[in-house]
Amino acid sequence: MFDPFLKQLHTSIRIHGGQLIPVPEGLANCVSINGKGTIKSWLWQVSGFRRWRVTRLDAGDSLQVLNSVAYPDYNNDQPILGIDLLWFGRTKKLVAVLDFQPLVQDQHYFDRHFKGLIGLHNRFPELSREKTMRAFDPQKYFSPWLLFCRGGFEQANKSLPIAYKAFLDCYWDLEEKSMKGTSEIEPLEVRRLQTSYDIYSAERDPAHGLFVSLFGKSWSDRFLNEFLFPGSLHNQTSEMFDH
Ligand code: BLA
Repeated sequence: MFDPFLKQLHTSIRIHGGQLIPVPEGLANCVSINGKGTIKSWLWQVSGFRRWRVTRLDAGDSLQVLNSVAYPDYNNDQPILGIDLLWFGRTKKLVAVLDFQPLVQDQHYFDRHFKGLIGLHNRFPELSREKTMRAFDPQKYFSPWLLFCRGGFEQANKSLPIAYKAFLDCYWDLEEKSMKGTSEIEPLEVRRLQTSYDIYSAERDPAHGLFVSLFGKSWSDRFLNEFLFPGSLHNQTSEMFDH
């Protein structure tokens, strides 16, 4: 279902000079306990970003997922790129979330970074309708202009491919502008906010239960903490040594 989206993402990262780097031992691939699902992940080194991860989950008709998060360098306070696309084949249900995930929720920050996403939000109302979040707080690390839809085949087939391409282009535009401008939040504070994003996400991620049922608890815990949200492992000691 999301293979063309995955390909497009990887191509666009490559065009921007991205190079694949190794995923921690044992986490790049896993086959589910029942043998019917596989999860595969990639890690990219991209100029301007300190980390860019991509994951594809293929559990046949029951679930297809494309998930990606890009963390800008600490000297750039632009939002984190967040992509979470899910397709439940049996019920033909789409959950699509595309956002520039803000480090802080203030108007000046929004004015600096969100003109592009506001344009997309207005251009794709059919992908911008969903407001209800069960697992997350919409005012924490989500923007008011996220593309968020719980929809069906119509949205998945028609709008999503167009919106997705426009969304990626828009994020690269933002990256280009941010590199030319000045970052107003201090690097140490950007670092603290990105770490806090990982801690928050690791606590709330609605995928954890799903991973446990497919891949078992020990693999899933490692995957969540070491690959999806490694900042969640930051503790006082590493903070002390890192500065
Ligand atoms: C929801 N994401 C979900 C759900 C699942 C996943 C199973 C619940 C589906 C539902 O609401 O019906 C799946 N999340 C995953 C998977 C991974 C993951 C497989 O992290 C990892 C490989 N989630 C993100 C990112 C964003 C995001 C980067 O990981 C930001 C764009 C958003 N996912 C997001 C939101 C919801 C969601 C907003 C709805 C949650 C809610 O209702 O509170």
